[in-house]
Amino acid sequence: MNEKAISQYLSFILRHKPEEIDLTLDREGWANIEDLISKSQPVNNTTLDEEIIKSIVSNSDKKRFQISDDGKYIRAVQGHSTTSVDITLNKLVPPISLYHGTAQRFIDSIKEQGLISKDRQYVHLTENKDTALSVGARYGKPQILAIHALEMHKNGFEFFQAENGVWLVKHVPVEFIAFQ
Ligand code: HQG
Repeated sequence: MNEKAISQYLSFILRHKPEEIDLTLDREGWANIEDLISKSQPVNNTTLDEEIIKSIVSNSDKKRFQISDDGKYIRAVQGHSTTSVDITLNKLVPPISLYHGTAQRFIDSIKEQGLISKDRQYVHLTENKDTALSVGARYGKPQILAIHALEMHKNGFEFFQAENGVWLVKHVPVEFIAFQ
């Protein structure tokens, strides 16, 4: 079984394009698992079933997905672009610094605009520099940016934390970014 490909497929459906398979997500991002299974395409010839889905959820390195307490629903805990979902998030005071991994080729633009969420609902930040490095490397030569998160919070910016610990904010103005 190709767990990575199935995990990417689930991310695509549950974060971005549920309509691709005519799946309905509720406002909190939950999809009925039976419904998801019956509507999903096979991934690399693997037909999804409950066992596969639950194994991917528990093996996900970044804890990307969550199963409801009654076992009937699944959702992605962050990363959404679909506007049909608006997850109720914990509003929290952030640590002094958080990190964002990006590619060096985006730096000039980030110096002009700050960090923007582009297609996603939020800018994603992490407490972990290694995570930031691997996230940045997805788009080219990586660069880690340190964000003065607590300072932003003191200036009225709201910070949220997803179930898997990823920090979310709508925008990071350039004056709160240390380019190092
Ligand atoms: C960049 C992964 C130019 C930004 C990770 C990033 C994360 C700008 C890219 C989650 C910019 C957007 C999200 C500006 C931001 N000009 N480029 N003004 N502002 N950017 O994929 O943060 O593995 O939407 O630096 O762990 O890379 O999928 O966001 O390079 O939590 O579970 O625009 O995805 O999680 O890219 O990644 P993305 P991201 P998963």
